Amino acid sequence: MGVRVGIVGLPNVGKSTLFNALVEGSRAEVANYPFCTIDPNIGVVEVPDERVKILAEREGAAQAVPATVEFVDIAGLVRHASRGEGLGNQFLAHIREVEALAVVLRCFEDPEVVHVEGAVDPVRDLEILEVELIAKDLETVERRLSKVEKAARSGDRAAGEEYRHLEILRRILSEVEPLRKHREKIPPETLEYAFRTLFLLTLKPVLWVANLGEGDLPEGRENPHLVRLAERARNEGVPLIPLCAELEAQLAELSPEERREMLAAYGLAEPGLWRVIREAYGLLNLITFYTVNEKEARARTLRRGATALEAAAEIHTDMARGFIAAEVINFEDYRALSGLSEARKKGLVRLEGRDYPVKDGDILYIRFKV
Ligand SMILES: Nc1nc2c(ncn2[C@@H]2O[C@H](COP(=O)(O)OP(=O)(O)OP(=O)(O)O)[C@@H](O)[C@H]2O)c(=O)[nH]1
Ligand SMILES: [Mg+2]
Repeated sequence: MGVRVGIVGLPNVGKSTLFNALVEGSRAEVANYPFCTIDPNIGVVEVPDERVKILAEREGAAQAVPATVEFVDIAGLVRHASRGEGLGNQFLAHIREVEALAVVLRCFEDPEVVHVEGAVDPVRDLEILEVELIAKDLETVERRLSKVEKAARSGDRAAGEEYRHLEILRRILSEVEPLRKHREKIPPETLEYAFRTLFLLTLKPVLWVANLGEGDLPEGRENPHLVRLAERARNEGVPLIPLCAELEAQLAELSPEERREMLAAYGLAEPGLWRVIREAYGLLNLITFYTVNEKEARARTLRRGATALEAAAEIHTDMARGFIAAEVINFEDYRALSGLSEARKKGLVRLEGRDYPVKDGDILYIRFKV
């Protein structure tokens, strides 16, 4: 299952720096120049996961293949992007294609790095960004409304229903509020309609990345910008990840041993990026399950609540087509054992049917026949 997260924010806030750190290479260009990113850069990032490594080791698999998330480095957005300012429309089109947004907010002071709005203020930046996304969604909704209005008036049932959904969405957006914040109030049919047909931007789940200066680490408690942002994040229930993108980029180039030393020197337990990846995963309600053979132990991604049959389809269409049963043990039970053969001997591997809801950490072996 492909998962795509867009890195968004104002120009020059550190998006490409973060992206580079994420893909551990330097495929995106980093420069102190607004709009240096014009084409979106896509990077495939491994989800940090010790379980797949342990599984590979114990089962004697030749390699461990972690799950991946795709990150897209999107060009900076400016005020009035929804009206086409800057690279406005292009920017918004790229956002439509991702499933979640990592919003980078500049909290670091550095006179050498130009700020398009003149001064560092992440809460204002956030508002600029949200207003543009809301304006674009409102435009989408209103355009659709004017299309169905006539048919709805003349009594066409489908059009009438669509009209009601659109009215609900319009009411929220015209109060300059992102839809995501009001999800609970939106009827499920309207949500479904919005997801299926409108690809609205403010419905996408978000996480905020506070880009700190090196001197603010480890937690940025002394950084007044971060303090304000953290309060806002708490109020809105958005995950906020403070990190220093430049340091993350340096860390990404080190060997694991050197990395540990550098992290310790800054008082950090792990790279901030790992949290970005994990939170993105959590945001999208994804779980990881595992498969193993002599060739590889592999982590695979599934929506929470998906069944054994859907897991089988994720591995191979034949497995889903000829599905008989799934042998299952959760990694937390497996952890204490020497391996799957001990688990089998002790009768700890269960047999489950096609409707079994797969749990995070399940190790699956699909029995099938085609
Ligand atoms: N001091 C400091 N500078 C940073 C940090 N992160 C990024 N920068 C600098 O900020 C400038 C812009 O960084 P980019 O990563 O290119 O910014 P961007 O958000 O991708 O910018 P656009 O693509 O133009 O929208 C570069 O000169 C970076 O070196 C940081 O944590 N601290
Ligand atoms: Mg960039």
